[in-house]
Amino acid sequence: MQTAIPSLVPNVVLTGLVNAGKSSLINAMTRESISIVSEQAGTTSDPIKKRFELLGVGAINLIDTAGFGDTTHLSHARYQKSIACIQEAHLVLHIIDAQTWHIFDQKKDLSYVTKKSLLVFSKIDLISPDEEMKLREQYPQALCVSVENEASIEALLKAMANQLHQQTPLLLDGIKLAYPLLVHVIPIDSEAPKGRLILPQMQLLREALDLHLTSVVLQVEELATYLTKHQEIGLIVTDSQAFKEVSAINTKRHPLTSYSILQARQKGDFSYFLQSLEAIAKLPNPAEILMMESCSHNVNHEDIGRIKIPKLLQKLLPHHTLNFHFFMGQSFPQSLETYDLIIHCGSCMLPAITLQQRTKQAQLAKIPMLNYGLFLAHANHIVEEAIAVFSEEYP
Ligand SMILES: Nc1nc2c(ncn2[C@@H]2O[C@H](COP(=O)(O)OP(=O)(O)OP(=O)(O)O)[C@@H](O)[C@H]2O)c(=O)[nH]1
Ligand code: SF4
Ligand SMILES: [Mg+2]
Repeated sequence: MQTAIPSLVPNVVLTGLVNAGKSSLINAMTRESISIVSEQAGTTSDPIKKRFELLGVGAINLIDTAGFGDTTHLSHARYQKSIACIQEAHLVLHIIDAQTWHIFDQKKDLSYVTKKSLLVFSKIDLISPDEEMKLREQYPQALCVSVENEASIEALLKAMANQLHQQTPLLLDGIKLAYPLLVHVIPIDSEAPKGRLILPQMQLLREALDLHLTSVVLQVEELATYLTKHQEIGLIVTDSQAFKEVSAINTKRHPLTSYSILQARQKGDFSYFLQSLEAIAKLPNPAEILMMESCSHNVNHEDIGRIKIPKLLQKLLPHHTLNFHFFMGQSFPQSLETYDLIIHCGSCMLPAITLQQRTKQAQLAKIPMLNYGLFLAHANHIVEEAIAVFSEEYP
């Protein structure tokens, strides 16, 4: 039976001096008694790993470590193990007892942490409000928590999710544009949410602003007129559903791609996704298809995942019996061997690290995997055109 690969799940490592409150924090985050807590220094001797579902991220490993500053004869061995955990970490939580904040020296005490880390002052209930104010003034970026205060633990979990999300590359990372102008083609049809844009559309607009690119946002109907008047276009990005139409209008062959292709490249293992396209024509008959959606509430995607993609795949393989298995929510099946193909949603709510871990799991189980956007591009015969802009990366 295939099991999840622990080292590929994001590792969040709690480190700090003995008695800093690391084990207590793990217990408070998981609401379980995972680690022994005591006022005796050096209670945790070996690293303890706990799988945890972090809201907005999915599975992570919370890793409790032996504290630094242990004076027993085992201190060196423990130190080595804790350092090894930090080396494997995707995020380090550096826990400091708030009662000692004034003697904490960030430069010296954190010199061993080369990873992305969060500074967390624990046992905040044990210092006076006055001291707490001074601490917050000196370390405005730090989190102040107490196991006695549930809201502070929730804030810590949120900050962890944010940090893991920030490890996601940008949609435009590595793309070379001949001109600093981006055309966003956003159809406002019955599937478009009322009064707002969807996440990848907003993200691309924001990235364009950060990069000082000029953005032109329009619907398909306005595109032809715009293109007759403007020649110097860096990239056109369209909703995949309108790709064919946009491609036909784009007679001057300006670089063109879709939001979902950008997302597949941003978050997944794009080479594996592309490679997996070849497996579609070779699917066994009958074939078991895992449709994976990371949120259980999104009606638009439900339509794409539950109706459009199954119909299109059946059209590509008219003589096949296709059994679709729908898996919704944050978790991912531990065993993938029963499936012949995995089609994952765009993962806009998941950090890249989580989708990459899932892709690795599929790869190890030798199950082809791609995402909705790439499948839709394949079914509409537009993959080649939509990835031409990354031709240096995926020749
Ligand atoms: N008042 C208060 N006490 C806390 C808090 N967190 C931890 N403690 C206490 O601090 C002591 C040390 O806590 P642990 O969680 O065992 O600390 P640790 O960092 O895991 O210690 P080692 O495993 O020895 O490195 C225990 O007596 C806890 O009850 C807190 O938020 N508030
Ligand atoms: S693409 Fe996935 S993560 Fe994003 S809204 Fe749809 S179901 Fe949720
Ligand atoms: Mg401990």
